[in-house]
Amino acid sequence: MRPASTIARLPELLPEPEGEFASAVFEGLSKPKKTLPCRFFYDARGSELFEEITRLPEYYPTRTEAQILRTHAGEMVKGFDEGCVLIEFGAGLSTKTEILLDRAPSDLTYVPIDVSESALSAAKQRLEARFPSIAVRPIVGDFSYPVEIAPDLASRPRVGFFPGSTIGNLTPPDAERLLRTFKAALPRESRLIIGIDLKKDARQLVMAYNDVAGVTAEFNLNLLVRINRELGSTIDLETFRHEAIYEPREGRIEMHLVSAIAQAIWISGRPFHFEAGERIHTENSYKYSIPQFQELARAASWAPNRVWTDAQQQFSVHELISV
Ligand code: AVJ
Repeated sequence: MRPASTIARLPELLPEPEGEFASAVFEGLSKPKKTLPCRFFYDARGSELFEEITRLPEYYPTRTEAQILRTHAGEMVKGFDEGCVLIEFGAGLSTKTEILLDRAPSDLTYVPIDVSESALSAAKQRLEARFPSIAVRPIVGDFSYPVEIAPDLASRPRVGFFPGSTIGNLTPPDAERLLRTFKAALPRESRLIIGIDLKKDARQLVMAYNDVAGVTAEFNLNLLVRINRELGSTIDLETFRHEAIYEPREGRIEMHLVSAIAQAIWISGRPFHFEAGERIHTENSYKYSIPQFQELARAASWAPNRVWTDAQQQFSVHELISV
């Protein structure tokens, strides 16, 4: 069940209820500039492909962020007060969290939030075995809605954790809205530790989203595989190619699926027409400079505090304080 909320939905990050895939595909492909929301990448195969992406030589963000966390975890957890609650938004398998938990105070309570119940229960088992003194109290749900913390934890100090530069999928106004939504779980004086990918040489960015092995291409094309399987279509995958470009004005990587030929694809009995070279925009991945992200944080009523980066300034981990 989705909680009733007056806060605007953040469609880019939301998981889909039954039938939402079909309506999103219809809606996105009916626009003059065709789009498909990037949240649909992550079916079973898509999640597997994303895991593979994180291990690619060209895809620096995951390993760089993990390296920053490993190097600075000791300093990061100095901001964790006694008895604090660590809340992770979209925790998945909590892989990166282990780096922090390794150094965290032993009386910490960890609250991972994720839509995947199976990921949460696997993580709970693994973490409780490895950190017997840490209580793991998962919340199954969608972190883009305001999260309410259990009453028995309400008086404890809180730290939020949002690694992975996931917020980069959102336009800056939506990113600002999400940072505000986090305040439901992180009242005044709470901290938020958030991973942000940094602006860099465009060629390096494009390579990270257009790897030689073709894994990102398969990840992108998997959207069409899903349409074929789930909506009974017969799209010829050979007629579409993956494209990743850096749009310097927007400061973002864009992924597209480009139709090589003029064609109609049929989805549930409805044709969608493509001209040769016409594109479906499937993902944005915004890149920030450190001051640029800090400005966004301020606009959402967060005070930028410490920042950690790697030696090459490829990726950043920010500590924000709720004001
Ligand atoms: C999971 C949103 C951080 O934007 O880098 C990776 C997704 N897309 N390769 C990113 C992604 C293509 C990734 N995030």
